[in-house]
Amino acid sequence: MRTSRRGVLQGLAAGAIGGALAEPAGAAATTAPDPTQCLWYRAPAKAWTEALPVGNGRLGAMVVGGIARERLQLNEDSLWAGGPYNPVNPAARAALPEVRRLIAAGRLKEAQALADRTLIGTPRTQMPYQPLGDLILSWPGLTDGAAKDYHRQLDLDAATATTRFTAKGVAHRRTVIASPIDQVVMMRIEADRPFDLDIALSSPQRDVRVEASGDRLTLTGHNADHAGVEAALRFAAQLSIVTRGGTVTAGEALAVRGARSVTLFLAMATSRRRLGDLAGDPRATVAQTIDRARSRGPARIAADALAEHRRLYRRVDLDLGTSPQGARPTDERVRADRAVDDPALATLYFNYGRYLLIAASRAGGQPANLQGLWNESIDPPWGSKYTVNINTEMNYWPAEPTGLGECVAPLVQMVRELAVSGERTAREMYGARGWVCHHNTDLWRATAPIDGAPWGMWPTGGAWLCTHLWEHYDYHRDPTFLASVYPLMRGAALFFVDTLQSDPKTGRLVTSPSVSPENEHSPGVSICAGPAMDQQILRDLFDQVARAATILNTDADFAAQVRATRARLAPDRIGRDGQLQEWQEDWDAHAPDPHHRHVSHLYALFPSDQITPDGTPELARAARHSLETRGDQSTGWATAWRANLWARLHDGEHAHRIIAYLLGPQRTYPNLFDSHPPFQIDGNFGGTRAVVEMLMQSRGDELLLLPALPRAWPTGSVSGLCARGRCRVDLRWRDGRLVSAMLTGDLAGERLVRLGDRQARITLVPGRPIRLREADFA
Ligand code: FUC
Repeated sequence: MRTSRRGVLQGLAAGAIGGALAEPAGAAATTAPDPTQCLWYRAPAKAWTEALPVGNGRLGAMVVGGIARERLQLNEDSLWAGGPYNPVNPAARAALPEVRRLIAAGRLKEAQALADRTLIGTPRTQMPYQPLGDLILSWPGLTDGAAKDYHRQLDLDAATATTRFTAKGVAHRRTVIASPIDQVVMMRIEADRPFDLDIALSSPQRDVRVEASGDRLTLTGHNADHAGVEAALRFAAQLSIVTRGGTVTAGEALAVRGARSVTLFLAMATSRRRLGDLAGDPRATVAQTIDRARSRGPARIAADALAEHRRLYRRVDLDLGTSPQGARPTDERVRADRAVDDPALATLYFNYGRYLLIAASRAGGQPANLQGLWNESIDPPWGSKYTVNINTEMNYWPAEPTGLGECVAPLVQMVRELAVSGERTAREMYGARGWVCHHNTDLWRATAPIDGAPWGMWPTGGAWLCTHLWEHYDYHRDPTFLASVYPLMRGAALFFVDTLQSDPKTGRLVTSPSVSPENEHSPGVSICAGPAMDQQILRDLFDQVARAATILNTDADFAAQVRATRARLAPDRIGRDGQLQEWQEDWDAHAPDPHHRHVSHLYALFPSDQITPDGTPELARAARHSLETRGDQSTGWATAWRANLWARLHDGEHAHRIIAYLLGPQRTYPNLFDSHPPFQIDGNFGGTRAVVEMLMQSRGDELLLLPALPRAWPTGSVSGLCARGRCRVDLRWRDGRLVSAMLTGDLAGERLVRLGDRQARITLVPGRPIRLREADFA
């Protein structure tokens, strides 16, 4: 059983920041850190993937936990390279019919070469996400070697990174938070004896200037050009300190001498206010933010940040059991590579996924990108952008079922903006109505295909993103929200009404040109018509648009048109080896990479529920066959996707084996960031969702309880999961069997609840939770 973690941690958090210390600054923890709520280590981070992330949805910091020198690597989520641009290739419109003709004639190599020359955008790449810089702290009186009892941790429940140690008998303690209310990163630095401290800011960006005056440092700069796209952003960071005792001298840096404590506030901003508006004054913004933070003071900032974090974070409580391994530092638990024996590591990973989403994605900020919010490189892998052929969607897989629907707001806002830029791409490239987004986008909401035809020539990114609008509706069933996003869904569907092609062999409607994301069907060739994934995504999109129109009592003609179009889409096919075909043709057995990371054609099994073991058993068997061929171990995100798929096939042991690999040292860094490799955050979020799918699945008005519970989690509980239609799910199980399920409906409605082969029909009534035990299922 769990110790009373909240009591212990609350005490620590309250002592950590704001006002007098509740305990001596360097005191060793009297209680071992909670193995499900704390990442902790016995040494400072040596690599960036050992540092600990804090974030408020817009501002991010990676905390190294240094002794004589500390570094906070800083991000502001609207600081990207470049400026507004239109990447549509001017040759595209004229060349498109020929590309389609070649595809229909089976001349795929030629089609791909032509598409590569004429349809890929100009430039062929998009703008990368950028680091803002570093906050560097150095303590002239300290040396690294002098530290004893070193401990650093990230407390997920308190959203606080703490470093503490003793040096020459003096206890030191430092804490870092990122406040979503006050829009500052706040650091509290304390020691038992007065100390000296130098504080500096730096940035790898252009035209950087640092000015110091009084107790403030202000850094200003400009972003960089990229691939011929001119830089258009200005940015600023300002920090200010409040000291207890001592003196402050402002030179190139701030020099603090003889202080007993220092509280540091840091604000960051760019000139981007919204899409198309770069007229913000970042310097004025950060100065105002700092003025306000100073007047509010550390105690209120810390208390409000904590309350706001816990409002979201504490909605879910998971217990998968504990083991002695849990008492070890986090890096050792990952290295042990035995998630089988450390169920609390899976709980920690799940909790971390929720923590990361709260920290990376809040209303008003940008959506979580390939690295969430945290990026130290000016040339990050894949630009640390939004890859929408899986990665961005996966970032949001845990949002709804783990009670973080609010975190989807930046994604919804991005879709609103993509619908604007994507309308131009649809018109200029395809001569079509509606809007389109291919496989990537960036801060500037570029929507044309990029990188090259085998990757970029995929028109279904915007459509997939739109299914998340429907998901958000379906979990909450708020018609006002649905009405506000209906035009976006409609526009995405309209593009395909205008551009679907008739397959000359079958007469069915297919996308063309397209690819099954990033996979080749024959050596060097990916281009095709109607990859299974496109057809599956469009079945969902068309269905959701038609249902939305009906719910909103609007647009009946268009709803009828998309229903009719949907009925003409090419269906899923089972190939001669019994696999689910990835393409219209039965090419799977000859595809060059049978273990390819993308499992795009299994979209229908997860995240969609078009294929289910009980509803479409033959297709489910075919999907299983495809999944077996692909294998279990892949890149981080691709491994996480496989775990979800096996959970959907109700194979808990298989899903758990994959989770064990995902949480092992090959796919998880010491700071629990997912390793593609390199670091990419999608695997964290995909893994978090996989834990949900093993415990509870929600499809339409059906609920599946413990559908893929592995033997390694025999006894446990979860509370606060969310099912579609605003229904809260609390579960307890023992020895692998359900003890009780409490279903709390916020909306009235019928539910079919399944437990293995048995089922129970219930009627939810708001305010009247329903408790089910095993015996209630027939
Ligand atoms: C897709 C994947 C890669 C990587 C990149 C960011 O292109 O195929 O594995 O995750 O996105």
